[in-house]
Amino acid sequence: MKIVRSEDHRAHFPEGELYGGKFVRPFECPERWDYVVQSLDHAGLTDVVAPEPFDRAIALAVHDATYVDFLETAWDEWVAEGFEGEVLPTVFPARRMTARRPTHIEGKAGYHALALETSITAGTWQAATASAAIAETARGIVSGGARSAFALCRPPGHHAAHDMYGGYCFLNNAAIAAEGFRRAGADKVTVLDVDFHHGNGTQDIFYERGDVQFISLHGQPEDAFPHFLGYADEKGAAAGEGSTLNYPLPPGTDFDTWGAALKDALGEIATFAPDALVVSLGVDTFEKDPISFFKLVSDDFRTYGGWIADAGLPTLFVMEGGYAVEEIGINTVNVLTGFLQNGGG
Ligand code: Q9C
Ligand code: ZN
Repeated sequence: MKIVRSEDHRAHFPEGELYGGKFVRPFECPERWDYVVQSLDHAGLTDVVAPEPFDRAIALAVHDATYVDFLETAWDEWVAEGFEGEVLPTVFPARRMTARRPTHIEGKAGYHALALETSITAGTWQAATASAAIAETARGIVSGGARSAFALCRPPGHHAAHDMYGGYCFLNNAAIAAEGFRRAGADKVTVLDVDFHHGNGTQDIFYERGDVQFISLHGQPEDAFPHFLGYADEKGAAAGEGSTLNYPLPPGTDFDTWGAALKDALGEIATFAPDALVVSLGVDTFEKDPISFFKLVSDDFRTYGGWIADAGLPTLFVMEGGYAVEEIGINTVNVLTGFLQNGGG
């Protein structure tokens, strides 16, 4: 399995994350990547490929041009305003306010933000575009005939919608890959999102499309970020009616329950019969994850990696979340080795 990765992720290292009313060191930090690389190397997953350069068309495949422009210039506009901290808006288009987009950077940031834990910094654009290029390059490897590839994306992507960032995400790497598969000739693609958090951005991007199935297993929105999407009654609309499927699960969910939901999801994927599978691979379902509430243990990751291989599809794994930093590597690699051991070449 080819591993696509780049050091460019290091350009994004916000100083602070607003958590519980305090600024803390961000959970989404560069060491996450280091731990994954260390575990990949240890497991002999060393077939490393550098990403092709980022091209704006990669982002525009699933994001609005005004949003992409905003991401590229937000830091410079913020600094030009004389602001000394990281880009963090303070006001939002909440209920009964206008949906018109302001020109002032504070207004634009509030317009495009869906959550406040995520800072834009000097290196965010560089890292986010490199992350998108990694997903697109890895997708190309699978479109070219490989059974599987791993896109070691950082920052993650699944919370980013057409025109919104948040939840540590800026460009939706998994959505970019799914759309890339379509444009490379796949008739149908499934995005299976196993990150602890609901993939609201990916759902939003494909909600009215029947050619991309979106399935997510996640902490139920009553109790878990992003709170405002991910209910079981969200099933898609228009041409996408029935092609979104959510499995919201309660606090304390262990592998018996989570694995049963995944088996059900795999049955739905078999019925949909896609030409390619994108796995939004977050390992924050782990029992020791500091911001999540599922109870998977490290061996469970290997088990379900094998089940994903049994689907028999060209499969692209895209790194999403996971914040128990010391175990993020082993848990990620367990999914990949479980996949490979079950014939996922
Ligand atoms: N009390 C990803 O895993 N904050 N993003 C949660 C919990 C935001 C997670 C606060 C979590 C975002 C890609
Ligand atoms: Zn997550």
